[in-house]
Parts: sequence; C-alpha cells; structure tokens
Amino acid sequence: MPDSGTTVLRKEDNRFLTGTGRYTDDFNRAGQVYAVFVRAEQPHARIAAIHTEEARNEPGVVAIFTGKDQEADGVGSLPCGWVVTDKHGNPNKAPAHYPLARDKVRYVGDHVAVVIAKTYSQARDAAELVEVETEPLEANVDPAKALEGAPAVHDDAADNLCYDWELGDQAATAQAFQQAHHVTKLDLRNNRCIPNAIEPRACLAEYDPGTDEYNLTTTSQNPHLERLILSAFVLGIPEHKLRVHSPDVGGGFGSKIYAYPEETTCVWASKKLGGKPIKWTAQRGESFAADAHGRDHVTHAELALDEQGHFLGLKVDTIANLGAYLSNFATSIPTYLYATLLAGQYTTPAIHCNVRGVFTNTAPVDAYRGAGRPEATYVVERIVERAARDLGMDPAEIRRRNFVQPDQFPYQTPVALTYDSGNYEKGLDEALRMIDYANFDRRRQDSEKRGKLRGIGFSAYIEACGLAPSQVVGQLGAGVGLWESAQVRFNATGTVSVFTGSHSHGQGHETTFAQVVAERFGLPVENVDIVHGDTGRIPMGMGTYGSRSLAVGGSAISRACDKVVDKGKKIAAHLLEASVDDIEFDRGSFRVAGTDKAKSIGEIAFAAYVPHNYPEGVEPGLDETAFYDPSNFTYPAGVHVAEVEIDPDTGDTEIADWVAVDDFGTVINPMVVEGQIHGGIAQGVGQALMEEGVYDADGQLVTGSYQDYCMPRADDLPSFRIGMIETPCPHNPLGAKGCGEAGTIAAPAALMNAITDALGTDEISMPATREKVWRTAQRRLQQA
Ligand code: MCN
Repeated sequence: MPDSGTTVLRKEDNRFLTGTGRYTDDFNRAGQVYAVFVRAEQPHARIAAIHTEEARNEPGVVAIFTGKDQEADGVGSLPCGWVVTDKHGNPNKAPAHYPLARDKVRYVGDHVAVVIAKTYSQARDAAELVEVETEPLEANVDPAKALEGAPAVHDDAADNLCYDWELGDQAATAQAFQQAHHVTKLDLRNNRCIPNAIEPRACLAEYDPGTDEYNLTTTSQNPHLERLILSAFVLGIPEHKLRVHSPDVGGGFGSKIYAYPEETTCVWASKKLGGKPIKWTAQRGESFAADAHGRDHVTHAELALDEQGHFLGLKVDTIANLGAYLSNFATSIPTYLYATLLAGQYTTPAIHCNVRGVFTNTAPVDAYRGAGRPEATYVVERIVERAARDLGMDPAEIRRRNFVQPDQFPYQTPVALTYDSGNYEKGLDEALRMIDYANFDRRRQDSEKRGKLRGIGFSAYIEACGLAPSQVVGQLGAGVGLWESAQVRFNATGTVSVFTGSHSHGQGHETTFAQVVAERFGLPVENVDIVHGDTGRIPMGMGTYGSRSLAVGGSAISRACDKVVDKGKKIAAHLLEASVDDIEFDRGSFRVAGTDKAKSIGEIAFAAYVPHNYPEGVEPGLDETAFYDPSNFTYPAGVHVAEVEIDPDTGDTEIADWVAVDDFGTVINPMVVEGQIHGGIAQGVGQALMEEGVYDADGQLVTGSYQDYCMPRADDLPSFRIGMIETPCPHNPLGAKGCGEAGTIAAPAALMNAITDALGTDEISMPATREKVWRTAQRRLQQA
C-alpha cells in the first residue's frame, strides 16, 4: 500500500514494454476502407479546379471528396476557442479554417481532397493522380516580414495581423527605463519546433446508420473537447451521438490536443459512405508538414537595471508566427501563456509586453510542450544573464538579488498572475551546491588547457500550470475556464474504478492517479483502475495539456474521494450504530471515535450495494462524481544549470553536466516525475542544439523528414542530476504543482546561456548547431 511520494513502477508499462499496448492504428473493422489526403504542394495558391476523374477510375477507389462536397454538406470551420481582445478592444481576426480547402491552399501540406479506397496502397496511388489546378500566389513565410506588405494569407486579414495585443503598464515601464542606470537589450529568435511524437496521428471513423451514431477512435489528448468541437462547430453531430475514443497514445507533446482536418473529414465521410469504417494513419512526412508546430517568435527585449543590478523594468516586443490558420488554442499561446510569465522569478516592478500574432504560409503553430512558457523563460533568462555580463555581476547573484522572497507570497506580478508559493533562493542554493559552482573557474581552466571552451548557464524558470482557473483567465478576457471531472466508483467487492477526464499519453496517470486513490483508501495500487480517454465511458472531461492532469484532474479525483468518504461515514454509522459525527475515517477504516469499533472500506463498499445495509434516505452504491475548477494556476519553479565544453575546431558542444532543482509541490511518484524532467530537458536540448522547422523563401518545408530535422538521441545527453525542493501548492487538495513541461521550459535558456558564456558572445541563435558554433568560435578566435 504505497503512499504518495513513493516510487511505484508504472502499471501501464507492462503492456507498453511487452508490445501489447493498443494504439489507434491497431483498431480495425470488417469492411474498413482507407483515406489518403491530397495535400498542397504549393504554399500559397488559388484552387482553380480539382480533377479527380482519372483517380476515380483507379482500382479499389471508393470515393474522392473535396472542399466543395463539404461546403455542400454545410461542414463548418475548425474553431480557435480562445479569443484574444487586442489593444483597441477588438477580438482577434479568425479566418475560416475548413477541413478541406475551398478557395486557396495556404501552406505546404494543406488539405485539398481525400481519396478513399479499399486498401491504403490503392488510396495512395489514386491520390497521386488527383490533379490540382492552381493559380500560384507569392508566399509569405517570414513572421518578421509578414506585417511589412507581405502577400495576404487571408482576404479577411489583409495585413496578416491576427491581433496586436499588450499586457502590463506601458507608462510605468517607460518611467522605469528613464530611471535606469543601465539598459540591456537583446534580440532573440525562438525557433520553430515540430513535435514528433513516436506514434503519428491516426483515426478510425465509423458511422452506424441504424442508430445514427458515430464512433471516432483517434490519437487525441483531449477526446471530450474533440467531441465538442466536431459536434458544436464543424459537423453539427448531436454530442450524444458521437463517441470519441482515444486509446493508448504514443506521445502527444501538445500536437494531439487539437481537432484536425483529417479526423473531421473521416467522420464526415463515413456517413457519406453509408457507414463504411474509414482508417487514416499519417505518414511521417505528413506529420512534419501538417501537425501543429510550436514556438516561432521574433522578440526584442530590454531590461532596465539600477546600479546594484536590481531590475526596474522589462519591455518585450514579440512577433508570434501563428501559421496559415488558427489552430484550436493558437491565439492563447503567445499571449495568456507567454506574456503573463515575463516576471519570471523576479520582483521586476514594471513590465510591458506587446505581441503581434501574424499569419504566414506555414503550418499552423500552437501549443508544443511548454507552450508560451519556454518562450517567456527564454526571454527572461537570456536577458538576465546578459545583464549580469553587462554589469560584470555574477549570474547567480543577480538572480538572487531580484528573487521574489518566500514571505512575499501570494505575489502579484505586474503581468496579471498571482504566484501562490515558492522558495526560489533555496532552489538556487541547492543548484549551486550540486553543480559545484565554487570550482567552476578551475574546471574552465582545465578545459582551456585542452584547447576547449567551457561555459556555464543558468535558467531560473517559473511556469503557470494547471490550465485554467476560470477566475484568472476570465480576468484576462479569455472567457474560457477549464475544470476537470472525476468519478470514483467502489465496486461491491472493494476494488475501485476511477473515471477521469484527464488523458495519459505517456505520463503514467494509470499509476500516479491510482496512488492518490490507493493511499486515501488504504488499498493496494493494483486494486485501483484508472479509466481515461473515452467519451463513452467517462462522463465529462477537458483533457491533458498545460501540466494540468494531477493539479486539476487529480484534485477532482481527490474531491470525489471526499464524497465517497462522506457517504461511507453514513453507512458506517448505520452499521456501527453510531452517530455520523462520531465516525472517523483514516486510510480505509471507518471507526467510531475513541472505540475499536470499525469497518473497513471494503465492508462499507459491499454494504453499500446490499439492501438493508445502507441507512434510510441514503441511495445504494458507492460511486461519486466531482468537478474541480482551480482557483489559481500552480506555479512550479526551479533552477537548471547547464555546463558545456565546446571544441572550437569542430563546433561540437558537449553537455558536461546538468543540474535541475525543481519545486513541484507535493510529489506523488518521484520516479515518474524524474522521467518527466528527463524527457522535458531532452526536448529543450533538442530545440537549443538541433531542432528547427525551416521553410525556404518560396514556402517549401525544407525540414520535412529526419534527414533534415535533427532530434536529440540518448548519446547527445548527459546523465541529468535532479534535486527537488517542495513547497506545496496551497490551493489544491493534493498540494501538487505540474511537472510535465518543466524541463522543456527551463532547458533552452540554460543551455544557450552556457554556450554564449563559453563563446563569449550572444551572437548565436537557436539551434546552436555544430556549424553555427564552429563559425562563431572561429570568428571569436580571429577577433581575439
Ligand atoms: N506528478 C507527480 N507529482 C507531481 C506532479 C506530477 O507524481 N507533483 C505525476 C503526475 O501524476 C503524472 C505526471 O507526473 O503522472 C505528469 O503530471 P502533470 O505535471 O500533471 O502533467 P500532465 O499529466 O498533465 O501531462 C501533460 C504534460 C504536457 S503539457 C506535455 S506536452 C507532455 C508531458 O506532460 N507530453 C508528454 N509529458 C509527456 N510525457 C510523455 N511521455 N509523453 C507526452 O506526450
């Protein structure tokens, strides 16, 4: 009976490690047909005609549909659910995003037609014969130039501006700059990342003409929201007639939160074909081209400081590339999840941030692990490090001098958020101890003796997790709050089924959520099953993203457990002939206070289903549901320190050491959490050193395969050294803060600060590839 805070091996690993997991592509139905999408080869073009006749006559072809067919059926636009009100009080521009393009194609990989055939090969062969007649248009690719007269991606956003939004007090910030002793300025590019989950997106769509019901099996982090979107916005299917089932999912990292054109089209087409089940599975090239990408910011930042290195004000101006269409969360990422985090861990009194979201002829950009918060951390932690160097201060000391102090919580930042708890200095001290900061100079000298350049870089990150307290996001004007629901059902024999609206696609919920319940009821973890990812089994849900599952979904489970205990007390009182007020509950035992008269939770569960064992006025069963809408975000924070050794002759950057000291509040499963940190850092290292989604000037995706898009592998990474401090979250019942994105948020700034420290210049942008590092090192050597 392991407690929270104890490592328990992941229950789900049994099936994952023995190859018995069941992913979407493993589901097949009799008579199933296969969909292949005809995709835009040009980034920007008007569709003159789509010739399908030749393809239609190919063997096995069942149907070919285009945007015109969808238009005739009244198929709607895929929505972006978060409205951003610009600085003039207007909502963001929201051009239509139809599943199959109707007038123009707007990025390479855009969806032009779907070919459905008896086999996958037949569908693919026929798709190649669909001829798309176009009038090519000039492409608009570079976000920095999108607002400077570049061709309009959408006629209803002629200037390519989705919104011009601001946060913070511009006048107060300007005043702070007037009083500055020093101003540090930095231009930063946050490179575009392509998510690359191991399992590509897929779906199996089925329509039952007998019941008029639809069944969609798909790779979603968010089945209930997917159902809502298809039902309320795009296809008009009554919600109760659509089941979305998201079985084992092989990683999402944000890219599977959204409703995409492919599964929408397959659901719609399944009815058109009288109920033929339709399977679609992305090829890796399709994932590169048409999964939602992440990041892609161009930023200018300025930090005002006094003589002692106290931060007085921060000004940030960002252009955020939103791609060709607004994906479901797109507008909120560079605004509510970015600008609100620009205070970092610091007491900077005045901050102003301006964000212009722009359309370009590139794949839609949305949440990618961290979503807005890695970009904010990158700005804050790069400019803080730069400021320390400008002022000749120790980078650890300048941070320490500006940290929010433990007695300042709850701490109201100038950019909307109220931090709930933390101990930033403690995290820094632990990180300095672990990295042996005192001896860094000696290590640097040793490297120099070997002709190598050594650097150290800090990243004191903070994030807002647990999307999204209705109260807080409501104040920002977002108008969407995200609760979570849970149902905790005791079966008569004392085992428990938990139905959660959170979704696990690698994070280990089947174990960690079971730990929460097992500890509460004094049960073995094996006796608690976590059911997730199926709108047919789970009444309600908001899905998984923004490291919300434990803090919000787990809190809903905890609330449902409270209700189970309350009801159990009534049954125990009845059985033990005592007053309800006298029943105490502790870890599975209901006891009459001050006596040894007790009933176990198993006995109570059985009694709850046996007539005459539950008191009058109490309904049978032990099955409770709760909703939890958080009152605030949780604020995980920490300090990551990277140490690198660069070979100036080859440009090779070796990560010599990495220390991560994180505060996730109360930890349920330390090993799961460490795994999350490892994976997160690996993704951050990927962004800093090698990953970049690149479009050429003509709008072609240059990085459309693993030949051109480099991902980190185990031998690129050191053994991370993890330290943990714990300040419990004061406002959720578990005291837990999210951990799922922390590594990705912290890592790029730590690594780039280390690389720029080693090279002695900021003139290198992510990804710091071997070639870029080599060129920069050679330039520096020539200047020396
Ligand atoms: N946990 C814990 N104690 C804490 C905090 C968390 O034991 N104090 C546990 C949780 O119970 C859960 C895991 O750690 O098992 C992660 O929890 P949480 O921080 O709540 O994050 P989510 O479960 O909501 O996961 C989402 C987050 C995000 S937003 C992305 S993106 C991401 C990630 O987690 N995508 C992932 N981690 C991933 N890991 C894998 N393997 N695959 C992905 O696609």
